[in-house]
Amino acid sequence: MANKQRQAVGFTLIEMVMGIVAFSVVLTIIIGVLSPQATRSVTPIMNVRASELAQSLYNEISAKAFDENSGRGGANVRCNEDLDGDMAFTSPGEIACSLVLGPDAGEAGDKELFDDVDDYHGFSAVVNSFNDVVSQDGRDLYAGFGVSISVFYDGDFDGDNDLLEDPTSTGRHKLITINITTPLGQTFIYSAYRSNY
Ligand SMILES: [Ca+2]
Ligand SMILES: [Ca+2]
Ligand SMILES: [Ca+2]
Ligand SMILES: [Ca+2]
Repeated sequence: MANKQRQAVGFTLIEMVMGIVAFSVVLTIIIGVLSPQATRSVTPIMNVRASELAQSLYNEISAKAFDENSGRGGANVRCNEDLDGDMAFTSPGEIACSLVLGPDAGEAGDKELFDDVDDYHGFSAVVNSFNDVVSQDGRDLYAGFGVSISVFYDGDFDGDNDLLEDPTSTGRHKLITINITTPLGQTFIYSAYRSNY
């Protein structure tokens, strides 16, 4: 029987280099295919959470008084309530709705002090920088989400700020618009009216 010389098993250096190159190419292709899918699979989750956040903010805002002056003319009297029918809001027990939107005296910078819906006008934040809406049990539920809010009189329901058209126009309805930007950069706009009830 011929005494065969035992052949060396294993890879040469060139084979190893070629293998590494081939593996790198395949890995690049796989990542290229999977990455967009991963982003697409996250997008619906972000959309749902944006919607939840907007709903949470709307619930918070709409629970406030219609206006800073609501209830100030007397018990349970709405602002712009013309009790005596003289087309003015200056008689005893009457008070006009405020002409200035935004936080009122002593309220600016502290959302906890907001007590009427237009106090949120001009509010913006990266969500995890304010507490009650965002954190639950110490966790940031909406880290990286951005919020900006506008609230103004829109008695004619045209989506435009009535006070910009007429600086004395205080209608019965305020349009609340909540813009939510997800960590992926998508912006969603939610809007709803709050009436003077
Ligand atoms: Ca009156
Ligand atoms: Ca206020
Ligand atoms: Ca206000
Ligand atoms: Ca309008």
